[in-house]
Amino acid sequence: MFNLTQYGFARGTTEDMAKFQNSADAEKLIPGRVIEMQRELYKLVSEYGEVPAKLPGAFYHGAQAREDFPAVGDFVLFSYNSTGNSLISQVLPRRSKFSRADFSGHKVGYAKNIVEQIVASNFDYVFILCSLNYDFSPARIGRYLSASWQSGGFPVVVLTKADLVPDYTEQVETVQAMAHEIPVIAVSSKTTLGLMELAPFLEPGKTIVFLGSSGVGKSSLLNALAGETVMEVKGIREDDSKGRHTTTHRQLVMLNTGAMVIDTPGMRELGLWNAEEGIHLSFAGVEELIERCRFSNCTHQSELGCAVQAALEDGSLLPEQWKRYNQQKNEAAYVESKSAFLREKALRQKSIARYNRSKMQN
Ligand SMILES: Nc1nc2c(ncn2[C@@H]2O[C@H](COP(=O)(O)OP(=O)(O)OP(=O)(O)O)[C@@H](O)[C@H]2O)c(=O)[nH]1
Ligand SMILES: [Mg+2]
Ligand SMILES: [Zn+2]
Repeated sequence: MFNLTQYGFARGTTEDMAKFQNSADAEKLIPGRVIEMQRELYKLVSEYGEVPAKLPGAFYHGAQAREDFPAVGDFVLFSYNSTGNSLISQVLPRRSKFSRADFSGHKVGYAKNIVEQIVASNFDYVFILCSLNYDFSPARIGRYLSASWQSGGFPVVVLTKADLVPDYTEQVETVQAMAHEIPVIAVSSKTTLGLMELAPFLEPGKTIVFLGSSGVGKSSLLNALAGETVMEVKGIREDDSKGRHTTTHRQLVMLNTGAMVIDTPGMRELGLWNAEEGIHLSFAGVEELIERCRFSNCTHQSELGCAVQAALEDGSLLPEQWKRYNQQKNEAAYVESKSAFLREKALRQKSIARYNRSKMQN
């Protein structure tokens, strides 16, 4: 018997249930999960197996923002059609999401004012992939960590292609110093080295999203974990990652362990979305330090009573950590200045208020 909970569907969540029951034709609508998306065509998994689905025209004509469109990982309600495309009627609330800000200005698809593009949703873990052999960039890992913290998923740093470097202790230590609480695991998809260490995250019903630049080996890792070729990988090794992306669309794959992986195309640049919050979590220590500076307008250069300078001197704050914090701060400020950020925040406050009200009633 098919059960969507195997795909991570948590029917117990009150919000999902409320939405489901309030919808006018609830009995005709069934839940499914988006496992693939190619242009306007979706593939859902449901009690009818894998079904092709589309969005009703109203979606495109309405004032929907890009974030309202279904993304891979979404749980949706749809009306089943055995002879053609089923119709997606609504996206259920996302318990986690990874999105990127899209400032390109040109219209993607049909939605105007595209500001937030959902990359993946409803995942439990974020695997941040970075290759050990070249292009190893702690700054980039830091940016991914920030984005992960505010996505609602738990980050795990996976350093790939360990078979190509004789010694990677230094890289592991560098990343570990940035984020003490986070697992940092070196692997090789070629020799299977380190793959066992990923096992604790491959639990039944859990969803993992793979993030990382093109060529770091996301699809290779997925194939290695699946034990077969489920995703195409670059045939010939290119000496830089500037080439075309091998993976061109997002896909959710069920592993034998019962865990699911969302593979994504490598993204050239990561537009941090609503990253301010992420920075605060990931670099909470730095933020706390700043609050302890004697002067509220401290520039942390040479002021008396500067907690940052003191921490840098006694070694409790690493210079790299401080540098990265500032780099990210600048990027975040850029993202934050977009009006969409405020809209997102207002929405969240509304849902917090709603949650508080419902708690008071009980
Ligand atoms: N030696 C070695 N090569 C690897 C390993 N993992 C991946 N590669 C190679 O790295 C190249 C890129 O791998 P992909 O898995 O396609 O990378 P990707 O991250 O999915 O790339 P995009 O789909 O473009 O985002 C391929 O040539 C792989 O064979 C590894 O563990 N060891
Ligand atoms: Mg790929
Ligand atoms: Zn200071």
